[in-house]
Amino acid sequence: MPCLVMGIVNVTPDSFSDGGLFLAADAAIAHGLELRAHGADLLDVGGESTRPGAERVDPAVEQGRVLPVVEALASSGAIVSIDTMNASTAVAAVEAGARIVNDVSGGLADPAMLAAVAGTDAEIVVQHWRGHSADMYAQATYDDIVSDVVGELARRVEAAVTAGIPPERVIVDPGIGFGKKGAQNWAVLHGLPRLAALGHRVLVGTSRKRFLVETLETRGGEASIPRRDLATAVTSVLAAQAGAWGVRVHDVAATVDALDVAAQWESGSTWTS
Ligand code: PMM
Repeated sequence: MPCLVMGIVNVTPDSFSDGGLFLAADAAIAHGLELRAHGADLLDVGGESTRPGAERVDPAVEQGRVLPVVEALASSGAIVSIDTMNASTAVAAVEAGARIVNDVSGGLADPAMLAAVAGTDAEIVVQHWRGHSADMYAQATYDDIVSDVVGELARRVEAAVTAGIPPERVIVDPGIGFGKKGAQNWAVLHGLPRLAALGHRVLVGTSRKRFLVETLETRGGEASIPRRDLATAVTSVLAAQAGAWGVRVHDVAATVDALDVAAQWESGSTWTS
């Protein structure tokens, strides 16, 4: 089963990785189309940064940023997901053509989210989350991190299904970097098969994240964007091998190449002369 690549289209002035470059809708649309040309299977459009310390954005501002981008990319034929914690933005984005609601809070930030998604035919990504970005590391204490993340996600899936979302429309995500520091992220990634055993599709987002920067810096030198993208391509292949259905990345071209190479390696098992 091939792993899907979700390309990131951030429409925020303060995203740590693209610094507001794609704030203008036209630039965001062009960026999304470019990611599609690089082989993205899905495009994830977001208008609120979730980087550590980020402030919340008013839903009206968020919608002003994302809706024109969702509409243009969906009408170009792309499968679009909307990265939002607000039910009103999720519903408006689905009306504008989004097919997946990607809620990093797993329905916890907005109590209206799960019922709102249940009222559409969209799929939902429920991510592991313990609190908003402003204080997300305050909650980074776990007994057994893999069991805790899997158990907490199972309860979010249950909440989604209770709200009326069919289970086959629920995708789970371990929330790399969300309320997790350094080595905790590696523990969660290593435990991915246990998350996949829940029986839902698994999405994994490691792209350019802090824990990769820390790993790259142990060898010295700047953890530049190209180095982070190479590290992301590696973690994305390993996530795919551990059962991920999809990976969420900035540099789609590098990850698509890496997944293609890994797939060729796998195809060696069926070679006959
Ligand atoms: N990470 C970020 C934002 N949205 N959504 C999902 N499902 N999974 C993630 O890991 C995730 C996400 C933060 O990264 P960004 O600011 O670079 O987009």
